[in-house]
Amino acid sequence: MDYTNIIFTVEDGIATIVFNRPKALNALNDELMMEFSGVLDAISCDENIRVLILTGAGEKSFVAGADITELAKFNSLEGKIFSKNGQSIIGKLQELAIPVIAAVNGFALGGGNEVVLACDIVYASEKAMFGLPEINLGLIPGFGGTQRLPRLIGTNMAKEMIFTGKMIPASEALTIGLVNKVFAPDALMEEALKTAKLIASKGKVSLRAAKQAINKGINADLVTGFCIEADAFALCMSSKDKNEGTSAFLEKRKAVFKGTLKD
Ligand code: CO8
Repeated sequence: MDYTNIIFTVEDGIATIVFNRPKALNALNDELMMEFSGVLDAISCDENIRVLILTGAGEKSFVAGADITELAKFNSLEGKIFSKNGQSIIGKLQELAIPVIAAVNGFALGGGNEVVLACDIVYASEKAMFGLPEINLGLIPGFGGTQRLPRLIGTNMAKEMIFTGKMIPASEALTIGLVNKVFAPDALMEEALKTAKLIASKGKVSLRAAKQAINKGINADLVTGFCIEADAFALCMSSKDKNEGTSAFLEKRKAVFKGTLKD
């Protein structure tokens, strides 16, 4: 499939999606969201893809939010449809079985910040700025931000970001736990790739099990979470990767995970 608003590449099992509307700071218009949705579907069916990296085209922006020229024209019903649609696409991103790394190269605002919130690992350039500025438009975050942000950084910190609409630099995003690590702009993609390659070298079944256990467990009570973990652990026990990992240890060699989901 050809995309005009994103660039999609796959190399050595590592997929990269570049949001590609640099003239509009990679704002999420309807067309881009549809392409994003399609590519997420394709990734979820491709067993050869082990890790996904998301980043933005150009030097300035990851994604500067939903496209305000489109938002400005919506009535209530259209707004609801747009929000529901965005929630479902970003939900699809979060539900991907493989790990997703956001390489935030610049502005991650509004819907852009909400994309980041659905990723598993967030690396940021020193130049990156984060924020949920919807309040300045007379709106609120509509792609899951009011729900995911407080769960990630705590209610009060999330309220401050959402009520003030203020942008925060990568250094502050790091201290509040919105970002894993901050790098010099030139090192960002290199570091994201390094981590992606390391993760890609691990067992596919155990990676999936770990992601599912964390994502499902975080919204459950602790006892339910332990049950989710035990089930995920049991799943790993029947995998070829478990046989390889434990044998390699006992034979004092490096494990080579074949990355198959088949028995
Ligand atoms: N939508 C459309 N165009 C945009 C957007 C955007 N979100 N952001 C930037 N652009 C465009 C600008 O209009 C400008 O276009 P042009 O050159 O044609 O005038 C171009 O990108 C460059 O932008 P600036 O000249 O403004 O660049 P600056 O460096 O001066 O400023 C900023 C950069 C601070 C990022 C500034 O552009 C800005 O504030 N952008 C808007 C950020 C924002 O408010 N984002 C939140 C949008 S709302 C949202 O995401 C809601 C999600 C959930 C929706 C659910 C609702 C139903």
